[in-house]
Amino acid sequence: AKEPVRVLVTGAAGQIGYALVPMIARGVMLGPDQPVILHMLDIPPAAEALNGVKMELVDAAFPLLKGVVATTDVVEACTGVNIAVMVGGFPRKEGMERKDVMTKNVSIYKSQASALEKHAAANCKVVVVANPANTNALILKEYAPSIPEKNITCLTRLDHNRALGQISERLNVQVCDVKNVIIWGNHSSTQYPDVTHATVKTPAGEKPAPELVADDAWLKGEFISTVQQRGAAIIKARKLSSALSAASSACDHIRDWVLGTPEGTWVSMGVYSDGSYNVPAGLIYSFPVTCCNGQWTIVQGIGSANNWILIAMWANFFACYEQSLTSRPFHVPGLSIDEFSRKKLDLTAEELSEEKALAYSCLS
Ligand code: NAX
Repeated sequence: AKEPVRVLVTGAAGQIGYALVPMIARGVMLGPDQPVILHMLDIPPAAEALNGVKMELVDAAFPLLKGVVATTDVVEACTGVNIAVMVGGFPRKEGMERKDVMTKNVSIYKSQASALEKHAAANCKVVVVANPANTNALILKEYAPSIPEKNITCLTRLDHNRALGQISERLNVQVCDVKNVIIWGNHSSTQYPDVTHATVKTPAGEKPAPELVADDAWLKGEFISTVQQRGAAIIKARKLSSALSAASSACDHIRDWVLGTPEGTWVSMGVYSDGSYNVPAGLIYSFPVTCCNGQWTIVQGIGSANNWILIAMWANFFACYEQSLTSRPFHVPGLSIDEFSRKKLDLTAEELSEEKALAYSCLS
């Protein structure tokens, strides 16, 4: 039998937590044969509610669930965890300044980073869900320098799944037949949901989604704004923010990261930018990624002009080499970014740079 994996959920007494912990206990996140031990953290005012969630987990008698730690002590919560899903945070309340909310979250993520760094299992994988998700993840990275930066991510998979959902509804096809949309940038209304490279499985083979939709105005207008504003639409309808879809997407994020993405499919993850696609290095930015052996890799594209020259040189070299072996044409891998997309990639990067500056100003 497999050793249990310890999964931390912070903010576990909240509404995403309530939807998420049963999914983890049922094997939705790590697979139907992977036992888990749940670590649930919340703050003292929510301790009683947290204990209620623990009681329900016991009552549900999940076969895969080998233990539950429910605590308000951050050290106890973080000890030995292999996966950390950071849902707890300070929400923006009416009339609050952005800076005040940022200050609260910076201090939360600073202390939780230190606890993870000292007490989590080696190679612990972290996904930050709580908003501002990208910037909270960046703070966590700063204050947990011994956790590899490749292990710290934020959730944009919900936005990715929302984009898949919109295309599937528009074309009246199954959502599982749509793939390779991209969410670029911030998990905020400046995110860029990009369908340029998306495809749809049809009886006649895989077709480009833009060709099937055949409505450029919709793709560049309503589609983008619907995905960007979906969170607000859910709040309006439910009087509560997205919870089941957020929980499900957090499971998708970790599952694909740990178990790998299917061949030919990429997903969106907020990861530490290395400058790919000319996105400033040092931001947590959502990119298209593939995952294999527990590691994500940005779907490679073309970076700066220097990279172009390098790539051209290598391409030339490999083209000659490969053609001498197989006489097949050689394609430089990477996604093309048109002018419309470029502006949107830059706009959301600018917002993230501003958020980063604001977060740093809250540190001092
Ligand atoms: P809730 O307010 O229902 O739950 C948050 C929980 O976190 C509460 O139980 C609270 O006591 C706890 N908490 C607060 N400070 C804490 C701390 N220092 N340590 C541990 N726990 C703490 O919010 P919920 O609807 O569950 O949303 C949680 C977060 O997810 C929010 O920040 C929200 O903005 C964010 N979202 C992010 C999404 C994404 O795609 N990245 C989508 C959904 C969601 O809006």
